[in-house]
Amino acid sequence: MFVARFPLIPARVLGAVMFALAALPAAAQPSVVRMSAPVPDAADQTPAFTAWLEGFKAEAKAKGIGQGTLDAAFANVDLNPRVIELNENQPEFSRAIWDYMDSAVSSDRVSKGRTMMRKYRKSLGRAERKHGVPASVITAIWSLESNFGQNLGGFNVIEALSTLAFEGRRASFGREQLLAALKIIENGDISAGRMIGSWAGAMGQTQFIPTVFLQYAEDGNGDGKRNLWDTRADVFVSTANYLEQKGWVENAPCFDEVRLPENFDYAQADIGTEKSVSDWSNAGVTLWDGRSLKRRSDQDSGALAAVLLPAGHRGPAFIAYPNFKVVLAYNNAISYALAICQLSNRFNGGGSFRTAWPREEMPILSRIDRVELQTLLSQRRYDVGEADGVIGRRTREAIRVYQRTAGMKPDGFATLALLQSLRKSPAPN
Ligand SMILES: [Ca+2]
Repeated sequence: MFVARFPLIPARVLGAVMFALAALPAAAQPSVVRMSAPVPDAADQTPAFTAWLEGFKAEAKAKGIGQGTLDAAFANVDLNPRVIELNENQPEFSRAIWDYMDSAVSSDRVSKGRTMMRKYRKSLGRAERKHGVPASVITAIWSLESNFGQNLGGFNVIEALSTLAFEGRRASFGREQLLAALKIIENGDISAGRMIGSWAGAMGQTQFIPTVFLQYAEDGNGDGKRNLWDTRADVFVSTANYLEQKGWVENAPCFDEVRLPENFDYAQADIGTEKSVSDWSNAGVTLWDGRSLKRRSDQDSGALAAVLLPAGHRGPAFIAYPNFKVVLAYNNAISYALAICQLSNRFNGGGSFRTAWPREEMPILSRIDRVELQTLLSQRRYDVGEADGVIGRRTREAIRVYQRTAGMKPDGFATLALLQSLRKSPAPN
């Protein structure tokens, strides 16, 4: 995930975004441990927090939250210094996509996913039939979001969201989510004590934030509660519902590994550059084995698709069909969507990618390197916007223009070689 910045990301995925930035599957993250003593700053803020909380409770009550819910929800809530720290952190490094994929699509995970699909085939099958989303895709999301339900996050969601709502750069997000979380408790879907999740309020085995829960969670086992912490039938049907509502196309693929023609215009490989499958085919893009894209009878050749080179022109190339974009709605990161779609294929018996990742290139730049790259581009009058260390669409476009000028393939990929080339190129006076 990654790496889009928070304000650009659909709200469901705030927690997942942080996971993406760290580019670690939830299962691989160190477990979250509450600090034993508040840091001095937090202690100083306690009276202000308590006063703020009283005001918030009054507002929540006016919006229909009962006193019983408020008492239970805020019984043991303090300002949480660990949440403040995580909210302020800017990750220094992003991982190489192949390191992320190695971990996200490991042979252990593939094997466990196949076992889980057999074990829960009935409830997965019900979710698949109701919403038209394959059991393998639901299982893949379940796997990456919570390691098949084993990692729900170690935070009291009410406390985490209260802390976010009280101070810092996500205060309005925290406030909206906190109110939604109280509504969920008021509805009786979950008890206040069991509402655990990530520091940013992503909850349960699907890691839904509260507003997404209110909109998309479903009761799968008919007990009248939407319990995404403890009831797998609810988890599966809710995940499938979310994807269906976001436009999942039934019986259609997510992506294919492709081969690009010699004369391919690398500037066209971008998630934002969509053409019909027919147009890509006419431009010489084929399936990996050379067969025509149009031979895929389960994909409408008029549908809009993007060609992706997530590791630059030396790595594997993919065509992302509309369902790939639906997965991006769950979590707005190319690497995440690629992992989900590939896990789904592997669960169903599919093989590994045919093209190797360009591991020897080591293109992973630190944030300082990325800022330097942007600054050097900017000094040479390439428009990168603000030099903020985030390689977004504008920076990728600037890189492409520079790459063309320097006789490189314009894949927009930020590598160490590119940074070194820029350092040597003369800056204009
Ligand atoms: Ca239920």
